[in-house]
Amino acid sequence: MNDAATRKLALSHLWVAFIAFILACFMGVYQVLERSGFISALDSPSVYFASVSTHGVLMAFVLTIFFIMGFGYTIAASSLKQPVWNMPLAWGGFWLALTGVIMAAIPLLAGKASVLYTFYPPIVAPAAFYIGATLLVVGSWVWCVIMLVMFSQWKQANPGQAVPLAMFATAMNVLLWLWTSAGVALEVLFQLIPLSLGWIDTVDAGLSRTLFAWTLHPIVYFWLIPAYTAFYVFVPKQAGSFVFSDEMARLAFIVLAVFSLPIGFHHLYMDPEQAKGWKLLHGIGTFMVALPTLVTGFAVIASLEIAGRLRGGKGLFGWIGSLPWTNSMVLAVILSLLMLIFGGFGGIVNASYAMNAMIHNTAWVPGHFHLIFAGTTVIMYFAIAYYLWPILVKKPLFSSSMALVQLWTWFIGMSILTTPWHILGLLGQPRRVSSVVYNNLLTLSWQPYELMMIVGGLVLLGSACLFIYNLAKTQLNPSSEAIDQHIEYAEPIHAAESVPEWLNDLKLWNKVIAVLMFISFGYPILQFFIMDTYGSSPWGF
Ligand code: HAS
Ligand code: CU
Repeated sequence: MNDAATRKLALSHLWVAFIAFILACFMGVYQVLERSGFISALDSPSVYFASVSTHGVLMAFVLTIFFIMGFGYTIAASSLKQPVWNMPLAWGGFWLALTGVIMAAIPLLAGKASVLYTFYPPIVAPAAFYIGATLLVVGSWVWCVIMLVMFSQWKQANPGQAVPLAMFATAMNVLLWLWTSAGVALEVLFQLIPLSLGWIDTVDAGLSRTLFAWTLHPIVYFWLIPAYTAFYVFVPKQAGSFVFSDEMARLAFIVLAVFSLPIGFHHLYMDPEQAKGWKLLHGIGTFMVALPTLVTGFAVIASLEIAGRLRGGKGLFGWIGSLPWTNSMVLAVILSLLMLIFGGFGGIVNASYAMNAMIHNTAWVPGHFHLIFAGTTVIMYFAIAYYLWPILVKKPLFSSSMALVQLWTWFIGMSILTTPWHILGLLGQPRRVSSVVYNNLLTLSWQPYELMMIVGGLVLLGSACLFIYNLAKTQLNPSSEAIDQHIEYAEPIHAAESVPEWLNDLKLWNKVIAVLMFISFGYPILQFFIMDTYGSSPWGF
């Protein structure tokens, strides 16, 4: 990527993402300390909720959206070999999204928007929070438009040819995000902003939770798709291997996008506003969406096995030892897959109705999503950053060994943080509370696990600091010589010169999603307008 303008655009997005990330890591450490209840001077539910709300918003929306936009511009420009379409518009989207973040941050930090990242009413934040969040999403839609224009321009210029896999995955993620964000956009525009401005007196919390559930499941796949993209297009190349199957990878991205949308009610299993038949339908879809992950796990392990054997690994498992463990992309994928085993297992427990009743709203749930999001997914964001930085700033990475230490400590820290949360959940500790002290044997039995979670939090903060330090040093190092590296995409074992149109385009899948969303959310939303419901009065800070 020699185009300086694209490099600057991508770097700006990635820096916003990582600055949000490091700030949120500091808050995380405060939260484990406060939540443990060990240090009474720290006890403050109001500061805790302001912090955890900011932490959640920074991690779930700012880190992810800005990272995905920056990564998307890099993928589009490099894989399609064309400059970013309409650079002024791209910067417009960036500034719009950043303005939104700053607008939302002010009430968050002031403790006026302690509504958590899920902002379930009837708790309500000042309008600035919701308007800020809306601008962030609208900024991301600008990115979506640019990605779609570049995708179709390339297709027009190269009729009959397969869109590069990395761009196909990015485009599927755009389609996924446009559908995903519509649910929360409806909630914010028609319920939360009017409520916070006093235009309406009450809010139907059941409808809000239904609209948020529309967004809540697919958003986690929106976060995940860049990690899977790296699994398919970067990891095999870095390991010295090939993409197991280009067509299978496309199918995995399609199934991920299509089936992550109509299944959000697995977040509402324990809610009263939806009937059990709808929960069953969404539950079945939830098991469907685990399939592309299993396919992806299989494909990336197959690529790694080929790499290990080409490097001389023998026997059933001997290839694992001969993988290039000192390559940060390869190390990250191994650690990511290890966290996926347990994070995915937790997901299957959550998705099973009867077991969900046991863990819902307990510390198990943050255990699940820290392991699979902050673990499996974010470790790949790190690996992508280590890979892209020398290409984007044209200087060698400041320290490769520091990168390896950082990846290992992230894995170790995340394991130490999330294992006790899973256990605490089973022991009945609620989530979304600051410190809980019942002064009985139950809370005493929690204490060793709370100590572990503090250790985990500290290790993770140290690791996060190493990450930012390494990137900043790489960019600011005046003495390092300019290098000219390019992004290298892995080749499939069997080249896909041309693929059927349904594996190369979004239109069919857009229609399939529309039908599935109509079936799975049509009546469940309509019911709020045809039956007698009661509104709740808002509760603010
Ligand atoms: Fe989840 C709650 C179900 C995946 C994130 N999830 C959450 C929340 C978040 C989240 C943020 O059904 C909390 C929302 C809130 O605040 O209320 N989740 C699932 C299921 C999956 C799943 C079935 N979740 C994710 C991913 C996330 C994420 C991915 C972020 C990136 N989740 C739920 C449910 C809830 C939930 C319920 C609601 C809980 C409640 O009651 O509130 C699946 O897609 C997971 C599939 C994965 C697998 C794992 C396969 C393993 C593989 C690894 C193989 C590796 C090997 C090692 C063998 C089945 C492929 C190789 C080693 C070498 C050395 C080479
Ligand atoms: Cu979900």
